[in-house]
Amino acid sequence: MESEITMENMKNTNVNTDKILAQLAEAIVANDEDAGMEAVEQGLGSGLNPVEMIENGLSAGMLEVGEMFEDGEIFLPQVMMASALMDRLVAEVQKEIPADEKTESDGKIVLGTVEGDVHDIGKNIVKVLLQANGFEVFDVGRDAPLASFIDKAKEVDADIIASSALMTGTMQFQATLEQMLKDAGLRDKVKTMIGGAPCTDNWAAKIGADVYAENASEAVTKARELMAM
Ligand code: B12
Repeated sequence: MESEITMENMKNTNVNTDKILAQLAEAIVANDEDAGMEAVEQGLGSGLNPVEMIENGLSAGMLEVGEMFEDGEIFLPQVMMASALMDRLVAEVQKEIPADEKTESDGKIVLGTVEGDVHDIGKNIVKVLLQANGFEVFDVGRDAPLASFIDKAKEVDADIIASSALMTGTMQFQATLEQMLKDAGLRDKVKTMIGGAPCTDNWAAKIGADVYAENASEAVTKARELMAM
């Protein structure tokens, strides 16, 4: 079994973990770039697990932003600013995730956010972790036409197609993608993985996707399981 770069096995050595994770989340909520950069530096400087900084620090802040938006406490421009800051801070933290040095790929994954849906922060985090764990990722982007997933999978002879949907209205396209793969005669040649906040194991089962993963660390574990099937 290969070791994985996930939250579980990159141990934290720092006692101030909770404090730094809270500062990262707060920086996103307050849209405070200086505080965010400082917390990133402190975290990385004291050996904090970069994956945990993204998943339990920055992402937790983004979740809170989502709740504030839902409650009408903030409006779309603030959400946009928070997500732009999230992108910049993730990019900083990402530099410290060790690159996979194997030359051989562990599997080819076509990844994208389905059409009609521009949310790509989570998808991009999934991409970072899959790549760090030796997968070759072909990113078809966000608001990606379903045909682009299939065309890319054919072009690169993909092992897995992974789709992200963040809205109840766009989840349906994950089901359409399953059907399109069947129609193209590709469904038994490629595995499918789905993710995004409204998705669940039940939804995966209902639409016939192979697996659902709740977060980026789980996406790595499940991708490995799919490759072993
Ligand atoms: C940031 C954000 C935006 C940003 C997106 C910026 C960007 N580049 O992504 C902006 C401001 C552009 C935006 C726009 C809109 N948004 Co918005 N947005 C959000 C918000 C606040 C956070 C999403 C996020 O980034 N979370 C942080 C990341 C890290 O988490 P994540 O995406 O869930 O990803 C993790 C997992 O889900 C998983 N994962 C994700 N993808 C995948 C894929 C695979 C294959 C796997 C295995 C795993 C996986 O791993 C990730 C890491 O752990 C959510 C609220 C929420 N609770 O989700 C609303 C939310 C998704 N938005 C919503 C809405 C309505 C909109 C708009 C329609 C608003 C409007 N009135 O214009 C537009 C949509 C435009 C469109 N056509 O897509 C609604 C959707 C409601 C619904 N049920 O359908 C939400 C839920 C807010 C709300 N409650 O109203 N939004």
